[in-house]
Amino acid sequence: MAISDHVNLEQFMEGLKRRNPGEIEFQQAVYEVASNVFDYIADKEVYHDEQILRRIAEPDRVVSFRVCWEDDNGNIRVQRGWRVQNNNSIGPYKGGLRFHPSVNQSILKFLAFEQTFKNSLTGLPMGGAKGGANFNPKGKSPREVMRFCQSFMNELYRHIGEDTDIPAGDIGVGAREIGYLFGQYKRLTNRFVGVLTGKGMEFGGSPIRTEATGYGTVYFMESMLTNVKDSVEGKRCLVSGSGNVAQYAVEKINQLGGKVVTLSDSSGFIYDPNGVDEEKLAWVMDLKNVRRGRLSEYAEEFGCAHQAGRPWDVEADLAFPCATQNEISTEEAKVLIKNGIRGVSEGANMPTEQNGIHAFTEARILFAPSKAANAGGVAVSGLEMSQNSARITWKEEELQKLLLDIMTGIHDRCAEHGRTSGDDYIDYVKGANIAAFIKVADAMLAYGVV
Ligand code: NDP
Ligand code: 2IT
Repeated sequence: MAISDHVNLEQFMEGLKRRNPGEIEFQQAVYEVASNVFDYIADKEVYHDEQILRRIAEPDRVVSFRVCWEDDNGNIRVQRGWRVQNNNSIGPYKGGLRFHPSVNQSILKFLAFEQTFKNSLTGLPMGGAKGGANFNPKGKSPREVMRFCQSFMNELYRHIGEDTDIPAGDIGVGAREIGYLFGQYKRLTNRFVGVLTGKGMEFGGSPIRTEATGYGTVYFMESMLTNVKDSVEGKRCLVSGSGNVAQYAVEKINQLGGKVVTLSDSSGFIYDPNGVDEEKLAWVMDLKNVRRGRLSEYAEEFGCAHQAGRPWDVEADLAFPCATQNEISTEEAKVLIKNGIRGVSEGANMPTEQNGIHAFTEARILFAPSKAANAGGVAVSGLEMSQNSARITWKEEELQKLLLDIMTGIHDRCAEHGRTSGDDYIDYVKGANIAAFIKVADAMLAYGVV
């Protein structure tokens, strides 16, 4: 068959939308990859003939299950849980678990699809998956969270394993939840194995897994700036979110001499022109990780502004969206550009709307897409798996160096495939999509039609 007889991008997307009706986040994530990959494979017949992209965009399996639990008042509550195993061509399924009321199949399919490409970029042997539940941890007692995690694992344990599928944390799933989940897995199976990552240091966790995503996102920004003979030092930075990724992005920005002037949560954002320094960050960690309070308390404590909405109309040099998907609208991207933003590094997964990404790349803003910029977390998860298999724990300095090396490697791989004709601008979106696709696609070609 001649290449011109194969489906084009529009026909491909039409089919995808028909097969996945209403799953707008999944459609958005696939489109972002497909628009670059279709250009790349235009003259590569084998990828068309073997339907590689069509196969990557069809999850290997989607498991959906009921999760019943009893709240503190004795009421029976029913949630829906999922595990989406997208692709295991280059390693066992790997990806986080999200507990948030907004979780649905579309969101988990987009995250599992993205994870497949992100994991490929790390250079480590990990396939892509994601899971979670429409459970809202806000306002729940620790015992309620524990009972929910145990009930969730009562079903999930059948589908995971240290060589099959290795979940970790994401929104609403941190060290506490991973502890409860691992405790239940161990009880059900009587096996102590590396089946989850992000574990506590007492039971097989890895040094710097907690810090890795936030640190990595800032390392990626530093690599992009180094490439244009600049650095994070002295830059005014906007950070959104105030959870795990945001907290360690702030820590690394401070270490590199930048100043963070915003943070956000689901109730709004704070603007602190004096900067979120080390002491204030420790206060935020206690607020969010221990007391589980709201950022408005920061404004009262440190005497600064708190308002509803998102921080993108504050003037700054660099932006680090670290909360959730589609948190930078196209209009907000344009405001950032008008206000002189120089670089954006995505700590959250797919935080920028599709046309917002176009606006950034057209304006020649240094733009690091999430699958590259936030891969540090899953990379250190991969290193946690290696340590668990060998039953040893590596030294922190060793892991710090490995994280930096992996992030620099991802930057260089994206740069290699992201060169644009006509100027020196690097399109990191295109670079990340193509570099990630090649590895997964070539493994799939090797397996034949499976
Ligand atoms: P956390 O649960 O620790 O923190 C999430 C933060 O984002 C909180 O401040 C939360 O506000 C805010 N937030 C979540 N949903 C919304 C929403 N719909 N609207 C406004 N604010 C919201 O999660 P993480 O820091 O782990 O994850 C943040 C992002 O980073 C996600 O996109 C995740 O997929 C991504 N990511 C995480 C990795 C990890 O290792 N943890 C790895 C790679 C990517 P509130 O406090 O009010 O709930
Ligand atoms: O989106 C992500 O990369 C994560 N939530 C981390 C996944 C992992 O397996 O560490």
